[in-house]
Amino acid sequence: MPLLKQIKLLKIKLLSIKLLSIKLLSIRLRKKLLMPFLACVFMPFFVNSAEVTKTKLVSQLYWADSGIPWGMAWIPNGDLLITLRSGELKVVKKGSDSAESVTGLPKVVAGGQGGLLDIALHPDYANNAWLYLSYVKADNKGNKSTAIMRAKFDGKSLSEQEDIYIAQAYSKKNSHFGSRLAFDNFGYLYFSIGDRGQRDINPQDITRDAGKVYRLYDDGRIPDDNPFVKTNGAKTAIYSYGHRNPQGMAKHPITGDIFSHEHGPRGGDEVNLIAKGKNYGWPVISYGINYSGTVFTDLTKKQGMEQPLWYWDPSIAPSGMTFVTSDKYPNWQGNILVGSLKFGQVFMLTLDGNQVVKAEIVKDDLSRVRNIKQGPDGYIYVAVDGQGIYRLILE
Ligand SMILES: [Ca+2]
Repeated sequence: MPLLKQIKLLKIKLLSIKLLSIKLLSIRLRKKLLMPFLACVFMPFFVNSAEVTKTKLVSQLYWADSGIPWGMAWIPNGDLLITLRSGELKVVKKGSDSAESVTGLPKVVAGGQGGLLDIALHPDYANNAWLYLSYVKADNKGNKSTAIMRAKFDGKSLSEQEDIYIAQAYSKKNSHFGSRLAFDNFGYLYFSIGDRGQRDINPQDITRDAGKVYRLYDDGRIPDDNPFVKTNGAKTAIYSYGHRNPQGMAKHPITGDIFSHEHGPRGGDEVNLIAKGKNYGWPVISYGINYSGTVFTDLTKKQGMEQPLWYWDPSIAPSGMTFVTSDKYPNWQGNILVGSLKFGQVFMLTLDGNQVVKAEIVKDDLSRVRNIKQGPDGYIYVAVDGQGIYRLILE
């Protein structure tokens, strides 16, 4: 609706409810009172700033590929490393759309939700060349598990490959492998593993892997101050538990805190601030219900269990997470971007301290968004299933 028409309408409304006393007030006070009133009456007609941004945010194809791009990381020369779930690691040369395959990868089992998953570089990669992969590994019976490998990278191939964590036990299940990787400011490696489709036995039991966020030293050793190192029978790499299937993880650019999101059941996708030894409640508490529509818990809160910073209902199937620090997008600094597999959208979460105060859609015309990361050039890169990598440009 044109602004003039809105103003006319406003005038009519003002008259009709006889706000005569306002006329007696000073102009300044009048403004003070009018603005909230105007906001209430005309909120639906005004387009918010995210809507404006959305119309100007263009996705520019950076690298085309028909596979499922999972992890992204940039090496210091600007080349982009991309894991493909089918089990390939590609290097897209800076300034070129050609990609080469990296050799020396682990034997990846691709199928269901599994395959080659995330990639992260060591914080001191420029000096030590260590990179980290999460992937699905099989035992000799074909049962599967999530494993974390580190290896040295020389620009073409991997060497000194070493599995620094293999979740136990292997299972026939083909779902909820996780997995994302992130380093904090102290050089600890965090990674997520989903509940492996066994919500009633894994996430709440710290003597079992799966449904957890883990913390390790860069070489795979378990830190002495991990929360369960002194707990009998516990998996001592666990940092937090009660997770369902986290496929987003990012370090806050200022505080260094680790944020994560996870796929919930129907209507229960969550964003969490990962804290030492905390229980995030799955499946005892949840804002969601079973995919079938039946209820599995009446509880959304319980003492001793963390509340999410945000939850989505309906579910968006979140995948990938990044903080914005660049100035390429006005007023986005400090916000979190999250991809949606289900709706092909990009969500922006606004934080006040560590609280999420707002979630809005800033891009809604993509296909399945698998990952999202800010590149070293300050642009946001979005990995889309079956299409490749896009760069978001504000025109
Ligand atoms: Ca939870």
